[in-house]
Amino acid sequence: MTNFPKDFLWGGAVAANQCEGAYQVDSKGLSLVDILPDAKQGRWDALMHPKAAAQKTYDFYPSHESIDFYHTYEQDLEMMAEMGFKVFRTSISWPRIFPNGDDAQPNEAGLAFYDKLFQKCRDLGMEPLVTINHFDTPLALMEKYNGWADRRLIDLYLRYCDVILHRYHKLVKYWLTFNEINMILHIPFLGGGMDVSDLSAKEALQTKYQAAHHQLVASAKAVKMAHEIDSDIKMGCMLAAGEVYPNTPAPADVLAALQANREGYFFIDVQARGYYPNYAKAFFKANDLHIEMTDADLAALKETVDFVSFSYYASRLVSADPEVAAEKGEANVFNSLKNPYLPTSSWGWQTDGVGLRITMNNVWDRYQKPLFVVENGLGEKDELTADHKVHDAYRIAYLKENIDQMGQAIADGVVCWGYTSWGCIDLVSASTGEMAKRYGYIYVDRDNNGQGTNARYRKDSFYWYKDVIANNGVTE
Ligand code: BGP
Repeated sequence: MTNFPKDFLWGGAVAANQCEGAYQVDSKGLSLVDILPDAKQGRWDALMHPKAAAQKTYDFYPSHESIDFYHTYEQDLEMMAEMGFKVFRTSISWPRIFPNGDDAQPNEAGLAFYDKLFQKCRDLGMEPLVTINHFDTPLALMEKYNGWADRRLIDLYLRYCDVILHRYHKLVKYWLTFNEINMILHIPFLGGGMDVSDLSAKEALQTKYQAAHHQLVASAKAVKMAHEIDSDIKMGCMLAAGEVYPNTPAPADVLAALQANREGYFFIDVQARGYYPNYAKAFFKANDLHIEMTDADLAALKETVDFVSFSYYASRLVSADPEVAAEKGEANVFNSLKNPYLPTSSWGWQTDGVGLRITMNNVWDRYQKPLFVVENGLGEKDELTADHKVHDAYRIAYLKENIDQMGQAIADGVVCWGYTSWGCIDLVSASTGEMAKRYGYIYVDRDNNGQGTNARYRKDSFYWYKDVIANNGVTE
Protein backbone atom coordinates (compact mmCIF):
# COMPACT_ATOMS: atom_id res chain seq x y z
CA MET A 1 0.00 0.00 0.00
CA THR A 2 1.37 3.40 -0.92
CA ASN A 3 0.61 6.71 0.76
CA PHE A 4 1.89 8.69 -2.22
CA PRO A 5 -0.35 10.29 -4.83
CA LYS A 6 -0.06 8.73 -8.27
CA ASP A 7 1.49 11.82 -9.86
CA PHE A 8 4.11 12.18 -7.09
CA LEU A 9 7.38 13.51 -8.54
CA TRP A 10 10.21 11.13 -7.58
CA GLY A 11 13.75 12.11 -8.41
CA GLY A 12 17.09 13.43 -7.27
CA ALA A 13 18.97 16.71 -6.80
CA VAL A 14 22.36 18.23 -7.59
CA ALA A 15 23.76 21.76 -7.84
CA ALA A 16 25.82 23.23 -10.65
CA ASN A 17 28.80 24.23 -8.54
CA GLN A 18 29.10 20.78 -6.98
CA CYS A 19 28.85 18.62 -10.10
CA GLU A 20 29.49 20.49 -13.35
CA GLY A 21 33.22 21.09 -13.05
CA ALA A 22 34.36 22.87 -16.25
CA TYR A 23 34.82 25.88 -14.04
CA GLN A 24 36.36 28.08 -16.72
CA VAL A 25 34.90 26.49 -19.84
CA ASP A 26 32.82 28.42 -22.40
CA SER A 27 33.56 31.80 -20.82
CA LYS A 28 32.20 30.92 -17.38
CA GLY A 29 33.24 33.46 -14.75
CA LEU A 30 34.46 32.49 -11.31
CA SER A 31 32.00 31.93 -8.53
CA LEU A 32 32.58 32.10 -4.81
CA VAL A 33 33.27 28.42 -4.43
CA ASP A 34 35.93 28.44 -7.11
CA ILE A 35 38.37 30.19 -4.79
CA LEU A 36 37.88 28.01 -1.73
CA PRO A 37 40.62 25.71 -0.51
CA ASP A 38 40.66 21.97 -0.89
CA ALA A 39 39.09 19.20 1.08
CA LYS A 40 41.73 19.01 3.77
CA GLN A 41 40.73 22.32 5.29
CA GLY A 42 36.98 21.85 5.51
CA ARG A 43 35.04 24.31 3.41
CA TRP A 44 32.90 25.73 6.16
CA ASP A 45 36.00 26.70 8.13
CA ALA A 46 37.20 28.51 5.07
CA LEU A 47 33.85 30.13 4.51
CA MET A 48 34.09 31.78 7.88
CA HIS A 49 37.49 33.18 6.92
CA PRO A 50 37.37 33.79 3.20
CA LYS A 51 40.34 36.12 3.14
CA ALA A 52 42.57 33.54 4.76
CA ALA A 53 41.30 30.94 2.34
CA ALA A 54 41.91 33.10 -0.70
CA GLN A 55 45.59 33.44 0.16
CA LYS A 56 46.24 29.73 -0.19
CA THR A 57 47.08 27.88 -3.35
CA TYR A 58 46.27 24.27 -4.10
CA ASP A 59 47.24 21.76 -6.74
CA PHE A 60 43.77 20.37 -7.04
CA TYR A 61 40.47 21.75 -5.92
CA PRO A 62 37.61 19.21 -6.24
CA SER A 63 34.80 21.43 -7.49
CA HIS A 64 36.95 22.85 -10.31
CA GLU A 65 36.57 19.53 -12.09
CA SER A 66 34.10 17.74 -9.87
CA ILE A 67 32.47 14.87 -11.78
CA ASP A 68 32.55 16.82 -15.07
CA PHE A 69 28.76 16.75 -15.38
CA TYR A 70 29.10 19.63 -17.85
CA HIS A 71 30.37 17.07 -20.35
CA THR A 72 28.76 13.85 -19.06
CA TYR A 73 25.22 15.08 -18.43
CA GLU A 74 23.65 13.01 -21.21
CA GLN A 75 24.77 9.64 -19.94
CA ASP A 76 24.20 10.69 -16.31
CA LEU A 77 20.62 11.75 -17.02
CA GLU A 78 20.05 8.50 -18.89
CA MET A 79 21.03 6.60 -15.74
CA MET A 80 18.59 8.68 -13.73
CA ALA A 81 15.86 7.96 -16.25
CA GLU A 82 16.75 4.28 -15.86
CA MET A 83 15.87 4.63 -12.15
CA GLY A 84 12.55 6.08 -13.24
CA PHE A 85 13.12 9.70 -12.20
CA LYS A 86 10.15 11.96 -12.90
CA VAL A 87 12.02 15.09 -11.81
CA PHE A 88 15.63 16.22 -11.79
CA ARG A 89 16.70 19.14 -9.62
CA THR A 90 19.75 21.14 -10.59
CA SER A 91 20.78 24.79 -10.54
CA ILE A 92 21.88 27.24 -13.17
CA SER A 93 25.35 28.59 -12.57
CA TRP A 94 24.91 32.38 -12.46
CA PRO A 95 28.52 33.05 -13.59
CA ARG A 96 27.97 30.85 -16.67
CA ILE A 97 25.22 33.28 -17.72
CA PHE A 98 26.74 36.53 -16.42
CA PRO A 99 30.46 35.79 -15.88
CA ASN A 100 30.94 38.94 -13.80
CA GLY A 101 27.37 39.28 -12.60
CA ASP A 102 26.96 42.73 -14.13
CA ASP A 103 28.04 42.16 -17.76
CA ALA A 104 26.21 44.07 -20.49
CA GLN A 105 25.15 40.88 -22.28
CA PRO A 106 24.58 37.31 -21.13
CA ASN A 107 27.03 34.62 -22.21
CA GLU A 108 25.41 32.68 -25.04
CA ALA A 109 27.63 29.61 -24.59
CA GLY A 110 26.45 29.24 -21.00
CA LEU A 111 22.82 29.62 -22.03
CA ALA A 112 23.25 27.03 -24.77
CA PHE A 113 24.47 24.46 -22.24
CA TYR A 114 21.25 24.69 -20.22
CA ASP A 115 19.13 24.56 -23.40
CA LYS A 116 20.64 21.14 -24.03
CA LEU A 117 20.49 20.00 -20.42
CA PHE A 118 16.82 20.86 -19.91
CA GLN A 119 15.84 19.51 -23.31
CA LYS A 120 17.57 16.24 -22.47
CA CYS A 121 15.59 16.04 -19.20
CA ARG A 122 12.37 16.56 -21.15
CA ASP A 123 13.33 13.98 -23.76
CA LEU A 124 13.81 11.48 -20.93
CA GLY A 125 10.46 12.32 -19.35
CA MET A 126 11.89 14.25 -16.39
CA GLU A 127 10.65 17.63 -15.17
CA PRO A 128 13.62 19.90 -14.50
CA LEU A 129 13.36 21.64 -11.10
CA VAL A 130 15.77 24.56 -11.23
CA THR A 131 17.41 26.52 -8.43
CA ILE A 132 18.26 30.01 -9.64
CA ASN A 133 21.00 30.65 -7.08
CA HIS A 134 22.63 27.73 -5.30
CA PHE A 135 25.73 28.95 -3.41
CA ASP A 136 27.55 30.28 -6.49
CA THR A 137 27.06 34.00 -6.76
CA PRO A 138 29.64 35.42 -9.21
CA LEU A 139 32.87 36.19 -7.38
CA ALA A 140 33.07 39.60 -9.06
CA LEU A 141 29.88 40.63 -7.27
CA MET A 142 31.50 39.89 -3.94
CA GLU A 143 34.61 41.84 -4.84
CA LYS A 144 32.72 44.83 -6.25
CA TYR A 145 29.66 45.05 -4.01
CA ASN A 146 30.28 42.73 -1.04
CA GLY A 147 27.52 40.55 -2.47
CA TRP A 148 24.02 40.72 -1.10
CA ALA A 149 24.97 43.28 1.52
CA ASP A 150 24.51 45.74 -1.35
CA ARG A 151 21.04 46.57 -2.57
CA ARG A 152 22.18 46.66 -6.20
CA LEU A 153 22.35 42.86 -6.13
CA ILE A 154 18.54 42.82 -6.34
CA ASP A 155 18.51 44.29 -9.84
CA LEU A 156 21.50 42.25 -11.00
CA TYR A 157 19.77 39.06 -9.85
CA LEU A 158 16.55 40.14 -11.56
CA ARG A 159 18.38 40.74 -14.84
CA TYR A 160 19.72 37.20 -14.58
CA CYS A 161 16.21 35.91 -13.78
CA ASP A 162 14.75 37.80 -16.71
CA VAL A 163 17.19 36.12 -19.10
CA ILE A 164 16.78 32.57 -17.82
CA LEU A 165 13.01 32.70 -17.25
CA HIS A 166 12.43 33.94 -20.78
CA ARG A 167 14.86 31.44 -22.23
CA TYR A 168 13.71 28.29 -20.41
CA HIS A 169 10.10 28.74 -19.34
CA LYS A 170 8.85 26.34 -21.97
CA LEU A 171 11.17 23.62 -20.69
CA VAL A 172 11.15 24.38 -16.95
CA LYS A 173 7.97 24.67 -14.92
CA TYR A 174 9.36 24.38 -11.36
CA TRP A 175 11.81 26.96 -10.02
CA LEU A 176 13.40 27.82 -6.65
CA THR A 177 14.61 31.37 -6.11
CA PHE A 178 17.45 30.70 -3.61
CA ASN A 179 18.89 27.50 -2.20
CA GLU A 180 18.57 27.30 1.61
CA ILE A 181 17.92 31.01 1.96
CA ASN A 182 18.34 30.91 5.75
CA MET A 183 21.97 29.84 5.31
CA ILE A 184 22.89 33.48 4.78
CA LEU A 185 22.82 33.83 8.57
CA HIS A 186 25.18 30.89 9.14
CA ILE A 187 27.50 30.89 6.14
CA PRO A 188 27.21 34.44 4.76
CA PHE A 189 30.06 33.95 2.31
CA LEU A 190 28.39 31.03 0.57
CA GLY A 191 24.79 32.13 1.09
CA GLY A 192 25.25 35.85 0.50
CA GLY A 193 28.54 36.27 -1.32
CA MET A 194 29.75 38.62 1.37
CA ASP A 195 32.56 38.92 3.84
CA VAL A 196 31.57 39.92 7.35
CA SER A 197 34.72 38.66 9.04
CA ASP A 198 36.05 42.13 9.94
CA LEU A 199 32.79 43.31 11.48
CA SER A 200 31.74 43.34 15.13
CA ALA A 201 29.10 40.77 16.08
CA LYS A 202 26.41 43.43 15.98
CA GLU A 203 27.52 44.86 12.64
CA ALA A 204 27.70 41.38 11.19
CA LEU A 205 24.15 40.64 12.35
CA GLN A 206 22.93 43.92 10.88
CA THR A 207 24.69 43.19 7.57
CA LYS A 208 23.33 39.64 7.37
CA TYR A 209 19.72 40.68 7.98
CA GLN A 210 20.05 43.59 5.55
CA ALA A 211 21.35 41.16 2.93
CA ALA A 212 18.54 38.74 3.80
CA HIS A 213 16.07 41.54 3.16
CA HIS A 214 17.62 42.14 -0.26
CA GLN A 215 17.28 38.44 -1.10
CA LEU A 216 13.68 38.36 0.10
CA VAL A 217 12.77 41.35 -2.08
CA ALA A 218 14.65 39.83 -5.03
CA SER A 219 12.86 36.53 -4.51
CA ALA A 220 9.40 38.12 -4.41
CA LYS A 221 10.13 40.18 -7.52
CA ALA A 222 11.39 37.05 -9.32
CA VAL A 223 8.15 35.27 -8.42
CA LYS A 224 6.14 38.13 -9.92
CA MET A 225 8.32 38.24 -13.02
CA ALA A 226 7.96 34.49 -13.57
CA HIS A 227 4.18 34.59 -13.24
CA GLU A 228 4.04 37.43 -15.76
CA ILE A 229 6.26 35.57 -18.22
CA ASP A 230 4.33 32.31 -17.98
CA SER A 231 1.34 31.67 -15.75
CA ASP A 232 2.12 27.93 -15.74
CA ILE A 233 5.38 28.45 -13.85
CA LYS A 234 5.47 27.32 -10.21
CA MET A 235 7.87 29.29 -8.05
CA GLY A 236 9.12 27.95 -4.74
CA CYS A 237 11.19 29.09 -1.79
CA MET A 238 13.75 26.78 -0.17
CA LEU A 239 14.63 26.39 3.51
CA ALA A 240 17.38 24.42 5.24
CA ALA A 241 14.87 22.77 7.55
CA GLY A 242 15.08 20.34 10.42
CA GLU A 243 12.87 20.62 13.44
CA VAL A 244 14.67 21.98 16.49
CA TYR A 245 13.75 20.01 19.62
CA PRO A 246 14.06 21.27 23.21
CA ASN A 247 16.77 19.48 25.20
CA THR A 248 14.37 18.96 28.13
CA PRO A 249 10.68 19.68 28.87
CA ALA A 250 11.80 22.74 30.88
CA PRO A 251 9.74 25.67 29.53
CA ALA A 252 12.91 27.68 28.98
CA ASP A 253 14.21 24.94 26.66
CA VAL A 254 10.86 24.76 24.85
CA LEU A 255 11.03 28.52 24.33
CA ALA A 256 14.61 28.24 23.07
CA ALA A 257 13.46 25.63 20.53
CA LEU A 258 10.61 27.87 19.39
CA GLN A 259 13.04 30.74 18.88
CA ALA A 260 15.55 28.55 17.05
CA ASN A 261 12.83 27.27 14.72
CA ARG A 262 11.77 30.82 14.00
CA GLU A 263 15.25 31.76 12.87
CA GLY A 264 14.67 29.62 9.78
CA TYR A 265 10.92 30.10 9.45
CA PHE A 266 11.46 33.86 9.40
CA PHE A 267 12.49 33.64 5.74
CA ILE A 268 9.63 31.41 4.68
CA ASP A 269 7.14 33.45 6.70
CA VAL A 270 8.02 36.39 4.47
CA GLN A 271 8.14 34.40 1.21
CA ALA A 272 4.95 32.41 1.80
CA ARG A 273 2.86 35.00 3.68
CA GLY A 274 4.09 38.20 2.07
CA TYR A 275 5.09 40.27 5.09
CA TYR A 276 7.53 40.42 7.99
CA PRO A 277 6.26 38.56 11.05
CA ASN A 278 5.91 40.53 14.29
CA TYR A 279 8.54 38.41 16.07
CA ALA A 280 11.09 39.50 13.43
CA LYS A 281 10.32 43.15 14.05
CA ALA A 282 10.65 42.50 17.79
CA PHE A 283 13.98 40.76 17.20
CA PHE A 284 15.29 43.72 15.17
CA LYS A 285 14.24 46.10 17.92
CA ALA A 286 15.68 44.02 20.76
CA ASN A 287 19.00 43.80 18.93
CA ASP A 288 18.98 47.43 17.82
CA LEU A 289 19.07 46.42 14.14
CA HIS A 290 17.92 48.95 11.58
CA ILE A 291 17.04 47.25 8.34
CA GLU A 292 16.51 49.63 5.46
CA MET A 293 13.27 48.74 3.72
CA THR A 294 11.29 50.98 1.46
CA ASP A 295 7.52 51.04 1.01
CA ALA A 296 8.11 49.66 -2.47
CA ASP A 297 10.03 46.73 -0.92
CA LEU A 298 7.17 45.93 1.43
CA ALA A 299 4.70 46.09 -1.46
CA ALA A 300 6.92 43.76 -3.53
CA LEU A 301 7.05 41.19 -0.73
CA LYS A 302 3.32 40.64 -1.09
CA GLU A 303 3.94 38.39 -4.10
CA THR A 304 4.19 34.97 -2.45
CA VAL A 305 5.53 31.63 -3.62
CA ASP A 306 3.44 28.81 -5.09
CA PHE A 307 5.06 26.08 -3.02
CA VAL A 308 7.46 25.62 -0.14
CA SER A 309 10.50 23.41 -0.54
CA PHE A 310 13.17 22.44 1.94
CA SER A 311 16.21 20.31 2.62
CA TYR A 312 16.02 17.91 5.50
CA TYR A 313 18.93 15.82 6.72
CA ALA A 314 18.58 15.72 10.49
CA SER A 315 16.76 17.28 13.43
CA ARG A 316 18.44 19.55 15.95
CA LEU A 317 18.48 20.01 19.71
CA VAL A 318 18.87 23.20 21.78
CA SER A 319 19.12 24.17 25.42
CA ALA A 320 18.46 27.48 27.13
CA ASP A 321 21.10 26.62 29.72
CA PRO A 322 24.39 28.22 28.63
CA GLU A 323 26.46 25.47 30.26
CA VAL A 324 24.59 22.73 28.45
CA ALA A 325 24.55 24.73 25.22
CA ALA A 326 28.33 24.98 25.39
CA GLU A 327 28.58 21.18 25.06
CA LYS A 328 27.60 21.29 21.41
CA GLY A 329 29.69 18.90 19.44
CA GLU A 330 28.12 18.35 16.07
CA ALA A 331 29.91 18.83 12.79
CA ASN A 332 26.71 20.30 11.38
CA VAL A 333 26.71 24.04 10.62
CA PHE A 334 23.79 24.45 13.01
CA ASN A 335 25.91 23.23 15.95
CA SER A 336 23.17 21.11 17.48
CA LEU A 337 23.51 19.41 20.86
CA LYS A 338 23.85 15.65 20.71
CA ASN A 339 20.52 13.86 20.90
CA PRO A 340 21.00 10.55 22.78
CA TYR A 341 18.00 8.99 21.04
CA LEU A 342 19.43 9.33 17.55
CA PRO A 343 22.23 7.67 15.57
CA THR A 344 25.05 9.80 14.21
CA SER A 345 26.52 9.60 10.71
CA SER A 346 30.27 9.51 10.02
CA TRP A 347 30.12 13.29 9.60
CA GLY A 348 28.32 13.85 12.90
CA TRP A 349 24.84 14.49 11.48
CA GLN A 350 22.12 12.94 13.62
CA THR A 351 19.68 11.11 11.42
CA ASP A 352 16.01 11.19 12.33
CA GLY A 353 13.28 9.99 9.96
CA VAL A 354 10.47 10.88 12.35
CA GLY A 355 11.89 14.40 12.38
CA LEU A 356 11.06 14.60 8.66
CA ARG A 357 7.43 13.74 9.39
CA ILE A 358 7.33 16.36 12.15
CA THR A 359 8.99 18.98 9.93
CA MET A 360 6.61 18.30 7.04
CA ASN A 361 3.58 18.58 9.31
CA ASN A 362 4.81 21.82 10.86
CA VAL A 363 5.69 23.45 7.54
CA TRP A 364 2.36 22.41 6.02
CA ASP A 365 0.36 23.60 9.05
CA ARG A 366 2.19 26.91 9.03
CA TYR A 367 1.73 27.81 5.34
CA GLN A 368 -0.92 25.55 3.80
CA LYS A 369 1.06 25.56 0.57
CA PRO A 370 2.20 22.41 -1.24
CA LEU A 371 5.57 21.09 -0.11
CA PHE A 372 8.47 19.71 -2.10
CA VAL A 373 11.22 17.82 -0.26
CA VAL A 374 14.14 18.86 -2.45
CA GLU A 375 17.06 17.52 -0.42
CA ASN A 376 17.44 14.54 1.89
CA GLY A 377 20.06 11.84 2.06
CA LEU A 378 23.04 10.33 3.79
CA GLY A 379 26.61 11.41 3.11
CA GLU A 380 28.90 8.44 3.74
CA LYS A 381 32.16 6.89 2.68
CA ASP A 382 31.53 4.20 0.07
CA GLU A 383 33.74 1.34 -0.98
CA LEU A 384 33.93 0.30 -4.62
CA THR A 385 34.58 -3.44 -4.77
CA ALA A 386 36.85 -5.08 -7.34
CA ASP A 387 33.79 -6.03 -9.39
CA HIS A 388 32.55 -2.42 -9.35
CA LYS A 389 29.77 -2.78 -6.82
CA VAL A 390 28.92 -0.56 -3.85
CA HIS A 391 27.02 -2.29 -1.06
CA ASP A 392 25.47 0.75 0.60
CA ALA A 393 22.95 -0.86 2.92
CA TYR A 394 23.44 2.08 5.36
CA ARG A 395 22.17 4.51 2.70
CA ILE A 396 19.20 2.32 1.86
CA ALA A 397 18.32 2.14 5.58
CA TYR A 398 18.44 5.94 5.88
CA LEU A 399 16.37 6.52 2.75
CA LYS A 400 13.84 3.84 3.68
CA GLU A 401 13.27 5.43 7.07
CA ASN A 402 12.91 8.91 5.59
CA ILE A 403 10.70 7.89 2.67
CA ASP A 404 8.45 5.88 5.00
CA GLN A 405 8.10 8.89 7.29
CA MET A 406 7.40 11.15 4.32
CA GLY A 407 4.59 8.73 3.41
CA GLN A 408 3.32 8.96 6.99
CA ALA A 409 3.27 12.76 6.75
CA ILE A 410 1.23 12.50 3.55
CA ALA A 411 -1.11 10.11 5.35
CA ASP A 412 -1.37 12.78 8.08
CA GLY A 413 -2.80 15.09 5.43
CA VAL A 414 0.28 17.00 4.27
CA VAL A 415 0.25 17.94 0.59
CA CYS A 416 3.62 17.19 -1.01
CA TRP A 417 4.39 17.34 -4.72
CA GLY A 418 7.65 15.45 -4.81
CA TYR A 419 10.96 14.26 -3.43
CA THR A 420 14.44 14.81 -4.83
CA SER A 421 17.05 13.10 -2.68
CA TRP A 422 20.34 14.96 -2.51
CA GLY A 423 23.37 14.12 -4.58
CA CYS A 424 21.68 11.37 -6.61
CA ILE A 425 25.01 11.03 -8.37
CA ASP A 426 28.17 11.43 -6.23
CA LEU A 427 29.44 15.00 -6.24
CA VAL A 428 31.53 17.44 -4.21
CA SER A 429 30.30 18.10 -0.68
CA ALA A 430 29.20 21.66 0.05
CA SER A 431 30.52 21.73 3.60
CA THR A 432 33.80 19.88 3.28
CA GLY A 433 34.72 20.24 -0.38
CA GLU A 434 35.35 16.49 -0.51
CA MET A 435 34.41 13.84 -3.03
CA ALA A 436 34.72 11.28 -0.24
CA LYS A 437 31.42 12.31 1.34
CA ARG A 438 29.06 10.57 -1.06
CA TYR A 439 25.26 10.66 -1.32
CA GLY A 440 24.66 9.06 -4.71
CA TYR A 441 22.82 6.10 -6.14
CA ILE A 442 25.49 6.36 -8.82
CA TYR A 443 29.11 6.00 -7.75
CA VAL A 444 31.67 8.21 -9.48
CA ASP A 445 35.23 6.95 -9.56
CA ARG A 446 37.03 10.13 -8.57
CA ASP A 447 38.65 10.99 -5.24
CA ASN A 448 39.54 14.11 -3.28
CA ASN A 449 42.79 14.47 -5.21
CA GLY A 450 41.22 14.19 -8.63
CA GLN A 451 42.43 10.60 -9.08
CA GLY A 452 40.21 7.96 -10.70
CA THR A 453 38.64 7.14 -14.05
CA ASN A 454 35.51 9.28 -13.50
CA ALA A 455 33.49 6.22 -14.55
CA ARG A 456 29.96 5.72 -13.19
CA TYR A 457 28.77 2.58 -11.37
CA ARG A 458 25.35 1.63 -10.03
CA LYS A 459 25.30 1.19 -6.24
CA ASP A 460 22.93 -1.24 -4.49
CA SER A 461 20.80 1.80 -3.62
CA PHE A 462 20.37 2.47 -7.35
CA TYR A 463 18.34 -0.73 -7.82
CA TRP A 464 16.55 -0.20 -4.52
CA TYR A 465 15.41 3.34 -5.42
CA LYS A 466 14.36 2.18 -8.87
CA ASP A 467 11.98 -0.29 -7.20
CA VAL A 468 10.73 2.35 -4.76
CA ILE A 469 9.84 4.64 -7.67
CA ALA A 470 8.27 1.80 -9.68
CA ASN A 471 6.11 0.97 -6.65
CA ASN A 472 5.33 4.64 -5.91
CA GLY A 473 6.98 4.76 -2.51
CA VAL A 474 6.61 1.21 -1.24
CA THR A 475 10.03 0.55 0.29
CA GLU A 476 9.82 -3.19 1.14
C1 BGP B 1 22.87 21.46 1.66
C2 BGP B 1 23.21 22.08 0.35
C3 BGP B 1 23.73 21.17 -0.69
C4 BGP B 1 24.40 19.93 -0.19
C5 BGP B 1 23.85 19.36 1.09
C6 BGP B 1 24.69 18.29 1.75
O1 BGP B 1 23.12 22.35 2.67
O2 BGP B 1 22.10 22.75 -0.22
O3 BGP B 1 24.46 21.96 -1.57
O4 BGP B 1 25.72 19.83 -0.38
O5 BGP B 1 23.60 20.36 2.03
O6 BGP B 1 25.73 18.89 2.47
P1 BGP B 1 27.21 18.40 2.41
O7 BGP B 1 27.59 18.38 0.99
O8 BGP B 1 27.96 19.39 3.18
O9 BGP B 1 27.23 17.06 3.04
